[in-house]
Amino acid sequence: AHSYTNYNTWDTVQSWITSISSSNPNLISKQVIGSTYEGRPMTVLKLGKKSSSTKPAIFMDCGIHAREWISPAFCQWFVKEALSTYGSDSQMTSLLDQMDVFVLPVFNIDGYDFTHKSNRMWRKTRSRKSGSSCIGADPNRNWNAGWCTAGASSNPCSDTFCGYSPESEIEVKNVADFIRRNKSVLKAYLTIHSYSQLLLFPYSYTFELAAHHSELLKVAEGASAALRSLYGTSYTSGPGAATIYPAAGGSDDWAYDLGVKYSYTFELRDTGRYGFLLPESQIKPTCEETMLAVKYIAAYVQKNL
Ligand code: 0X9
Ligand code: ZN
Ligand code: ZN
Repeated sequence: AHSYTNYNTWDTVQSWITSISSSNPNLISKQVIGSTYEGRPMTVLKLGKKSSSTKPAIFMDCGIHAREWISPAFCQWFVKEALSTYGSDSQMTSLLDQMDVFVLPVFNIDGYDFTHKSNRMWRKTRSRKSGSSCIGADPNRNWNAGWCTAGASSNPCSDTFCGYSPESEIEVKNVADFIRRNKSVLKAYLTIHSYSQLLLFPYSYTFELAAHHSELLKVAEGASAALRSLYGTSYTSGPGAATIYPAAGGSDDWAYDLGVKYSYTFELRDTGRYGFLLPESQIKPTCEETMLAVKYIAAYVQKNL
């Protein structure tokens, strides 16, 4: 059964997507943006009060990397909190009145399913190509942003394989198409990973500073302070290349270069004690503190529309 404080399998997340959207038709709608390599439907949830005019929006994805289980747990938590606090929390109410939040609960569904059934430490997609017996590409090295120029591998057997071309992975293509289609309304792109407790922004494909570097840093520092206020969890903010490592072909750099200014990668708990194997007892505190950071960014974006 589905639980917000357990790591749910894909099948459970999929039935949760169906039931949560049918029980809250006034605040959620869903749209299938395509299928994964293995044929599973990729469903984006749109959270927001219905409006006759088009609203500005935020896009958030979870589960780009299969083994980072806290990430899909956060997207599910976010959806629950949005629905349960709309109408009582003034910030959430105002956010969903003025904006839409698009949530992709699991990006790399095939990989996520594989981590539950076969290999807990799998990272990549599950695509195959004749000529190599190795499976999958890194869906955070496959975007057309300095593609495969740094911190990525052209070896299909590597965990950071950039793929055979930008957007060769159908999951990346589906999300990139969705973002391109909605480009005019999208004000922020948030992508949730683990672990290391970092709040990263462009660039990762180069050490050059983004045109909006100071503002992106200021917002990241505010969001990290909000997160820390709950349980004292400490985050480091900065551009990806200098803060974690140079790595090209990531979704954050791609969204930013497309024109989505507030583009952030979260690396959630912890700093390595458990790493990807974060105990379920930490799902609730991690999600509660991360909500504060995401709401901080959303409030800033909303105020600066
Ligand atoms: O390497 C990554 O893709 C991310 N770290 S993880 O441990 N979750 O794999 C960091 C992504 C930072 N952004 C870019 N490299 N564009
Ligand atoms: Zn990751
Ligand atoms: Zn709560």
